[in-house]
Amino acid sequence: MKKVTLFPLILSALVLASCGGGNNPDTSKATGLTTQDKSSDTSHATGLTTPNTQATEGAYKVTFDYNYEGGPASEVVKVNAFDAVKKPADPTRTGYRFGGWMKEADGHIFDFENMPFLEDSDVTLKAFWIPDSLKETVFEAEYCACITDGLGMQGSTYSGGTQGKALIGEDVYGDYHASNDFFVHFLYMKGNTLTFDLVADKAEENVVFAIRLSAEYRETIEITNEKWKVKINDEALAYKPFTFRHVPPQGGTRYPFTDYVLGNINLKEGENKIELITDNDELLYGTAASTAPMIDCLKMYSGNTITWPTAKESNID
Ligand SMILES: [Ca+2]
Repeated sequence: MKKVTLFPLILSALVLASCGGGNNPDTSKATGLTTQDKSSDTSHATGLTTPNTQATEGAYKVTFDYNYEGGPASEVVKVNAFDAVKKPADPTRTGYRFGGWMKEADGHIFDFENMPFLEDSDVTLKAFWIPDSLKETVFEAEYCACITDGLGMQGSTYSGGTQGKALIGEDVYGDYHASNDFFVHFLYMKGNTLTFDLVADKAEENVVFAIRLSAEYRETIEITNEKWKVKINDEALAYKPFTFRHVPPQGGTRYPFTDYVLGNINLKEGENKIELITDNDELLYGTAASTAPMIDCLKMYSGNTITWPTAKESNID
């Protein structure tokens, strides 16, 4: 049923998505892609917290899976909850570049620098491999024309409504780690939709699709493919649910943006529409009546060339 095929290989290995409703299962094999880095754990994320020294004998296992046939054996370290996980040396693989350590459960790229903590459970981190033949293209959410077209999109904050350019936040202090220094938030009204009208120079299957997200207002925020929809040419992507944990309260420390590999998608030649849709009435906080992540950018790893003719760079003027 979906055209959006998740890419088994990569995904599964990556743990991406296939969950749900009928999409594709995960297979596993790693061809590779991975995303960049961040992930994970959303765990203790208080942002720029200084990591503790890594424990050598902790209660929880972190398994580093190199994620390809013929690769090195997995390595296991043990840490205690909220001890920092030490980043191993980046592995290498012929024909691929390393995109980070991706959390198996949800496609989140583990951020060893800013959110290096485990939750209170074992975790498997898989190497995210990007074939050398695929290039990364980034599409900044703040350039979506729909934010400022007409009178501007209406959104909501914890203390009321907002509109148009006010939905675009600036990473003034750099502690959000936002791509291009800007991001979009306040999409906390059911129906709020960010639309990216992309153009591919040729059709391509299994384009690796990642998105860079953060969260605000509530300490624990779970995002599922039911409450926050990602549609590719009108087909919803069955990505695995993920949870932001330990999000600082309003006015507190920033929760850094990190990358999530949502799956593999198929693009057709010509126009392709990507929509990110807030589709719930789950109270986030205060007057923010729907739950959604903050959105920094989309990332695609493809062999074709993808452009975005309607990107509205004047949104951040
Ligand atoms: Ca951005």
